[in-house]
Amino acid sequence: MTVRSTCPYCGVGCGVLLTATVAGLEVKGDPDHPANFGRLCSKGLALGETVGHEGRLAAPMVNGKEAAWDEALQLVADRFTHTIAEHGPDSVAFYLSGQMLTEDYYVANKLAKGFMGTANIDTNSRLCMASTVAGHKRAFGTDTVPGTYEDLELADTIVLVGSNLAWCHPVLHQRILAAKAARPHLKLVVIDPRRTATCDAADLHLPLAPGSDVALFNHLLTQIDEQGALDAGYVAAHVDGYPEALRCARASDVSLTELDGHQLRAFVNIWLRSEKTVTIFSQGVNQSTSGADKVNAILNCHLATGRIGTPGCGPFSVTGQPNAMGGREVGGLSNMLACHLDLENPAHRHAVRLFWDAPKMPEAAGLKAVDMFRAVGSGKIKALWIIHTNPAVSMPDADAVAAAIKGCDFTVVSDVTGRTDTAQLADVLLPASAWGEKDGTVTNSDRTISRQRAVLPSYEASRPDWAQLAEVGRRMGWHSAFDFANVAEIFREHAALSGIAGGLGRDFDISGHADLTDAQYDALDPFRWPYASQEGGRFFADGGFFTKSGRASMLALTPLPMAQPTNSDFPFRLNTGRTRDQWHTMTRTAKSARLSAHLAEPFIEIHPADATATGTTDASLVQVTSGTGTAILRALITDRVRKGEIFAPIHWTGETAPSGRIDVVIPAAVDPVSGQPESKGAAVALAPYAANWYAFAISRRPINPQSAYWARVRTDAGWRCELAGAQAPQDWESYARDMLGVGDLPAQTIQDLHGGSFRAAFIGDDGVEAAVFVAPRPVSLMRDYLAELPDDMLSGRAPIGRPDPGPVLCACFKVGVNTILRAVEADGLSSVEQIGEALQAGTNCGSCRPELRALLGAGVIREAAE
Ligand SMILES: Nc1nc2c(c(=O)[nH]1)N[C@H]1C(S)=C(S)[C@@H](COP(=O)(O)OP(=O)(O)OC[C@H]3O[C@@H](n4cnc5c(=O)[nH]c(N)nc54)[C@H](O)[C@@H]3O)O[C@H]1N2
Ligand SMILES: Nc1nc2c(c(=O)[nH]1)N[C@H]1C(S)=C(S)[C@@H](COP(=O)(O)OP(=O)(O)OC[C@H]3O[C@@H](n4cnc5c(=O)[nH]c(N)nc54)[C@H](O)[C@@H]3O)O[C@H]1N2
Ligand code: SF4
Ligand SMILES: [Mo]
Repeated sequence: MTVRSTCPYCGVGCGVLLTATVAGLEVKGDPDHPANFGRLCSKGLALGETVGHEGRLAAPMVNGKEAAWDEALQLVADRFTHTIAEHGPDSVAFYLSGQMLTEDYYVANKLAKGFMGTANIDTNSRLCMASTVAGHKRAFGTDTVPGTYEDLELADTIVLVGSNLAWCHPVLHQRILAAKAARPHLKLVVIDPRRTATCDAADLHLPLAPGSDVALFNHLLTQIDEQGALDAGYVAAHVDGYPEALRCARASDVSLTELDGHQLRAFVNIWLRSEKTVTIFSQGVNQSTSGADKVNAILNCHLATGRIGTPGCGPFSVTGQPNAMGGREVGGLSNMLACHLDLENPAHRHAVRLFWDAPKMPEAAGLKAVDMFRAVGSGKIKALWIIHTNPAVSMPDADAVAAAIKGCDFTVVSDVTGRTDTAQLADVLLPASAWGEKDGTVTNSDRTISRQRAVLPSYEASRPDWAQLAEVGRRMGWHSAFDFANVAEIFREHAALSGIAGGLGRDFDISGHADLTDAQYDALDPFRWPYASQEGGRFFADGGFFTKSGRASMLALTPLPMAQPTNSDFPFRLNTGRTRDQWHTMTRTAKSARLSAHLAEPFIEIHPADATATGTTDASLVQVTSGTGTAILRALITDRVRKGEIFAPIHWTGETAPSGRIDVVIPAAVDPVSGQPESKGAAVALAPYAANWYAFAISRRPINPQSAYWARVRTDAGWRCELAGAQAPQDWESYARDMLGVGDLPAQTIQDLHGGSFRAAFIGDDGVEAAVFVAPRPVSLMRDYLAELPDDMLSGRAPIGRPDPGPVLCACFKVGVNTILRAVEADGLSSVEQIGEALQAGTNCGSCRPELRALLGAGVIREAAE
């Protein structure tokens, strides 16, 4: 049977068709889903490879020992009850995630805010969307995304600000590229200090100075005014604050952007040339100490020109997580209530309290993520429940966060695996049913609500997150409030509450679905809110803002410097973000060998001039240090980054590459308005890491390395691992045996004690079981060939006639860089289309097409380790 569901990764919210077969889970794009119309990216396509049971948490664990659900949940209920009784409701806290389903999220918020009486409930959306939420609310009165995905296809100009859409929202990117192919006059502008894969298809790339977006959009506002692009009618009818915003914009200094006059004119000309403009923005905007101001600087320009809410027009915040929007709808953040109601508004609070029949409700906002973990660290918060997120890796100042969790009197973690850096610090671990095993709804970037449906049985004792939360609610004494029989019942309650919110003048109203039967909920098609009586479209074409006056606000904005100045001790600016084929802390995507083959190590992109100045050579290791910590990563020298700036991916963890945990290096500086941390602007020092030995290991068994630097990923045959260290082990063979877990299997070894190199292959019943290659310099080997553990491997080379495919570039068809380069040379291929015809590469999801184009040009992208 084929089941319609939704991809659990990014906020595009692609529909998938799932079929459970004997061979595993088959995943296809849903041709009828309005987000993707059948398309999927490399991550969505590989979903079937990530639902295996390896590493899954099978049963609750209490203090490291397996426990029954009854015991574990009673303990959670008792500890929360006693902590609240002894120290008050604000001594407990919840830390949630934009990946929870709306129904899970709703129950958690009802439990904390309505019944435990604490607003200390925040989410990883604080690290992700909080600045957008704050910006939207300041301008519109509510957190409303005005437009729809169709606007991307109807626009004449699309501006991407701080968004690497090609890698982070690949299906939307593909939709834009298809629209551009059909209507070549559609102009694409990318505003990003880095030249990302998204820039490949852009008509204009503005590599602005980090943090200078407010100065850039203030400049645009002055030009809107000077060049007569103001929509005076719209502003007079619907917008307040224009004169002050313009005055402030005129006073601000555009040279902060470090863009030249030519670049600025080109941008202004494109923006003013056509009415139909969509500005997409994402983490380069949000994750900043002026994040909310950056959002408002963008909204100002759309409000001044009336380019909002009409076809092909509008500011468009693309959400990161699959249910970042849903989390905002249920009031996931510590200053919100369900259905876009405000916790600090007495009328809103009263309405929700009546509806829930809640015994007590907090009257003031609770702690935001950074302050929450500080309160955990100082002992003010004594009981903490973390669900569906991995803060010991993803929060800024991550070592301090890990220490705080470890020191907390009582920490509960709900996760699908017990191996994460956060799960390992928990007192109680609760096994969650995973994507594919559970039911609920998610809301994507354009307000479309879609069902996630179960197609697989829940693994072992695991239970859905909502069921864990509701059971604790009942055990704390609130039987009727948490007596949900299924997710449909939760959905109906949320939909009914949204009708009350609609009555209070809020935008989020799905009350038209408040009476769905269980069967109708099961069959629910994707729909876009608002849905009071019928499906909604765009907002604000004719004003109708959700402020008291019904008018929008433009804000007067002054560009502010980033929180941490670079100086002689910390001369480099560290930017962080995502790679194409991994999802956050890799707990799911790293199960796929295909996805792990794209970029197999944590790395920094560093400009050639900075590499020379710091003595960094390609593929060597560098140490990145800030006031909070140190990381060791592989150097990838490239002029894609500006001089003085480095970029590192966020994905590596204690499980995969402990020295690559980049958030250890990011201090917790936050936007004063939104509380969102500046994840993209640490001031750091760089130095070569003085390794005396480097190694590469491959094995059919799990590899357990011990060295200053290591990074391990899955391969089709098992695992592969890069290592390096300062002090070489006394005895390489016994070191290798321990690390590879090969016991006393017979070995073939080659050792050059004088030159410091060592190679060993351990032979099992079925041929080579594991092997290691050690050298005093970065090891040059045919890694992708060796990862298959061929019989005769100690030479490190493939036999003639068996060329090394190189690191995988096209994940869909598993085509390596070397294979492509050889075909380009031998067959004279000169376009991405010709590569596709010859090798299939790039012909499926299209995410690798920018890199294919780069291979054809001068800038060959190679894996860090090669
Ligand atoms: N493959 C993949 N896709 C994902 C995810 C993933 O983990 N992997 N995660 C999802 C999630 S939760 C999110 S939030 C989204 C994030 O999606 P994006 O926001 O597109 O991703 P990032 O790589 O975090 O950052 C985007 C860009 O911001 C730029 N930037 C840094 N500083 C500035 C600045 O001051 N101004 C401007 N204009 N730009 C700047 C960076 O150079 C970077 O290229 O991706 C989602 N999609
Ligand atoms: N420096 C820096 N730091 C960043 C960012 C950045 O750009 N730079 N980006 C930030 C952003 S935008 C985000 S969104 C965060 C993401 O950071 P996190 O939310 O910490 O990362 P994930 O790996 O998505 O964590 C999800 C966890 O949920 C578990 N899980 C999976 N399915 C289920 C389930 O059904 N139920 C439960 N209970 N658990 C489940 C997974 O195993 C995993 O441990 O990182 C933030 N941190
Ligand atoms: S673009 Fe890719 S990761 Fe995002 S929802 Fe679609 S298939 Fe999933
Ligand atoms: Mo995110």
